[in-house]
Amino acid sequence: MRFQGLLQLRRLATAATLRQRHSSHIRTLTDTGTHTHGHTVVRTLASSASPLPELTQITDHVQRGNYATLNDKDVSHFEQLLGKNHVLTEDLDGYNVCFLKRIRGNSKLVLKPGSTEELAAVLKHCNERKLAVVPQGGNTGLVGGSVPICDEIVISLQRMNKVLSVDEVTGIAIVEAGCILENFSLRAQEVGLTVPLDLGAKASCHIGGNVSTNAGGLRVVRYGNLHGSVLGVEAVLANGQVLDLMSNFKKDNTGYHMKNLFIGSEGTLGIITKLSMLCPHESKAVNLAFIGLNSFDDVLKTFVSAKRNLGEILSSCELIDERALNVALEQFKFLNAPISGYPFYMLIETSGSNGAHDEEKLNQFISLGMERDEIRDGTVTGEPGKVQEIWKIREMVPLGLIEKSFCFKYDISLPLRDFYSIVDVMRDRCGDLANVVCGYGHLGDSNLHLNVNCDQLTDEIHKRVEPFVYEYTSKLKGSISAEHGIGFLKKDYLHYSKNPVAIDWMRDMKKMFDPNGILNPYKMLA
Ligand code: FAD
Ligand code: 2HG
Ligand code: ZN
Repeated sequence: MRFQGLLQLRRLATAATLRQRHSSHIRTLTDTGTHTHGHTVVRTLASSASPLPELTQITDHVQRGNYATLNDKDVSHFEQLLGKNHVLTEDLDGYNVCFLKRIRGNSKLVLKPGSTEELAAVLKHCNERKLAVVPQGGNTGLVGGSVPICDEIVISLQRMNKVLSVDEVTGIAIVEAGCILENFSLRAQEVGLTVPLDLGAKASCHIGGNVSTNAGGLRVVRYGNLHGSVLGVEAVLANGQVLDLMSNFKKDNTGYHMKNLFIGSEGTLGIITKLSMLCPHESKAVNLAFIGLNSFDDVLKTFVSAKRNLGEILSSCELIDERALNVALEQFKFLNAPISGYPFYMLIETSGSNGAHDEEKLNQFISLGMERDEIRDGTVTGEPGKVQEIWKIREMVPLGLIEKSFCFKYDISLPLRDFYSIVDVMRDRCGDLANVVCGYGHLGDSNLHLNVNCDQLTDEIHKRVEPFVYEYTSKLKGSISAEHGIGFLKKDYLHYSKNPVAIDWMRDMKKMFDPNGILNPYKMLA
């Protein structure tokens, strides 16, 4: 069915679809955990069904580094430093296995420091003893960076979870690294601010994990990446030294911008304990359009039109292809897509300070797209509950693909003109070996999530997918990791995006910060 204008489009949203939804399904999932929706959804969905994977050290033939082996004296020492309750030696599966259940380590010890000083004392001991460690936040990372590969000690930031201050005047918040992103956001909202980072794992991931991976998410189009928003960090180095790079100002040109080294360094240079973040004022009016399009060419035209016509109020621009959407709908029956039958869908969000003005702009944008036959159908809503409901569809896509069966996941940056072609090429390459090959992601940031879902991980399909995906990306001068990082899964492919001179400098920097190589070994630098 074809709609001629925004009014009809809006009627479709309110009268025909959204009102008839069973939002209770969403509530059922949200109300069962300590935190709201994401936490429970993320944890329960990911932990259901599939058994634990084999130990990665064995499957991937990893040669254990030249580290000491943990002994009883070490454990007693840690118990003295942290208290017995914060030194775990049993039931460690949740800390040893990655979110995707692809990587499994064999750590015998999890430490939960409660302060920077405690963490400093822990690392000092580990460095002197040459005990390897892996920092862990919410363990939602998708590249196997947050779990041990052999028997590294897990250092969980879970207890360092406080929002220390939020300043309404300056917009600057100071927060401990182990604070769950959603809790941080709620606290910022109390004083009318917004945390400039939002992602599907928000109810489990930690702000320290976000900064350590330089997470992107749904609002990079609006707020840029974390290098701009994070004003300062405090980190404990491998030898236990505390490096205080905290700053309360946007502008600070006193020497090297060392805080940037920790943004995206995935726990290989130090452990972030605290950070300051610039939080913009919350937008009063948020509108979200979910639209269907017939071709990728129309998607690109619509994106250009969104930038041109929505300009400063554009706050998100996401793409979901039909296959990805269908998997989410198939796996999670409580989701209802407002429209169906199109090969591509876009979520276009606006947020600003003047509702009437924003709505008028969005109306014009949609009408124009429909007149040109680029936008075929859709729904628009400004009601907070409905906005959330539509976002839920997008947020459940990655989980749907994991729930279905084994899934290769990529977060590549590609030039927009070539953004989608790899999905079709990969589908041809995989043929019957794959169940679903689909693409979705942060179109507004040129960041595609290519997902290849198959019954199980076999050498045969693995070889069809890798290193082809990286070669293809590299030929287009894209990035093999736009936002998830390198971790363990991509460490052998870093050279597709970084030249040898750059990699050598990375190695030298790593040696300087961590001469014994105790921080997150086997990751990032092969
Ligand atoms: P972890 O997974 O625990 O750790 C990630 C890495 O950071 C590891 O290398 C770890 O050693 C290191 N680390 C953690 N804490 C610290 C610390 N305090 N100091 C030093 N190093 C540390 N990512 C995106 O970028 N955009 C998305 O839109 C997005 N959506 C997602 C949706 C879902 C459903 C899921 C499951 C994941 C998604 N992710 C996304 C990936 C993941 O959530 C992010 O990478 C997130 O930033 C990881 O945070 P975490 O606290 O879970 O970190
Ligand atoms: C997202 O944008 C995340 O939803 C996860 O970055 C992507 O699972 C994926 O492939
Ligand atoms: Zn993403």
